[in-house]
Amino acid sequence: MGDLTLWGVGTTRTMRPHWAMHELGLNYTTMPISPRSGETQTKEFTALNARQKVPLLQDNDFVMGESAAIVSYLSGAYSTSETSLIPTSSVDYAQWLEWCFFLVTELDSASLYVIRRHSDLKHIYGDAPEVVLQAAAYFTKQLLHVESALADGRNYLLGDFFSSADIILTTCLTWAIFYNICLPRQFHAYLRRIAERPGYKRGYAANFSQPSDPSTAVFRVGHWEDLLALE
Ligand SMILES: N[C@@H](CCC(=O)N[C@@H](CS)C(=O)NCC(=O)O)C(=O)O
Repeated sequence: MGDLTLWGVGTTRTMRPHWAMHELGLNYTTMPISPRSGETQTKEFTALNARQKVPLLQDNDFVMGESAAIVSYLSGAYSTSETSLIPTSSVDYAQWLEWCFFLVTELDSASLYVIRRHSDLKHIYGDAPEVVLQAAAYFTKQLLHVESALADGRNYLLGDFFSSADIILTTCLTWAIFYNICLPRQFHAYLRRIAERPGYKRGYAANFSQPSDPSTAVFRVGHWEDLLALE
């Protein structure tokens, strides 16, 4: 086992690798730095990551960023056949890959992060209410693809196999709830099922119990569970 250090806490993106660490039962050190706190701009962190972003993983001398890639790396390097977050058969693997790319590009980058940039972070990226509305509509439209996949009653995106694609999807759904995007009911059952996973609970505690940016602290599980309970 490598000497694993994970930089970053308190956001949906940092939640992904914390959660994966716990699904995989790995020991690691957390460097609890937060975005927009100045901590991603230090000389020490910039030397590791010129992007000045979290999460960032150090595995001995190996360093990598990008939350979805870190989760895949951890599973590839450290999973057992019981804990793997990546399917092995070539068709399942292709579907997993498709889900990961779809979720990261269409739901995260093209929708939720656009909303974040032009609402909470408008003082940095510009105020653009129409863009925010359109990005939310785009998220809802793209989510139809996920909705139709889950419509057959499967537990996870790849059937009974819990994969890192479910980690990415869950963090996108909780992020969307925070932005008051209405999720179809079948996602509520999906989220409740996920919240029962010990790895989720431990990852959540590791990611959100540390000091974090107050503007992201509301991505807490209690928040979306309370919202779903209201319906
Ligand atoms: N695509 C990247 C996005 C990483 C990212 O944007 N991280 C934000 C926090 S969620 C960040 O570190 N921002 C740095 C800052 O604003 O100080 C990933 O998924 O890891």
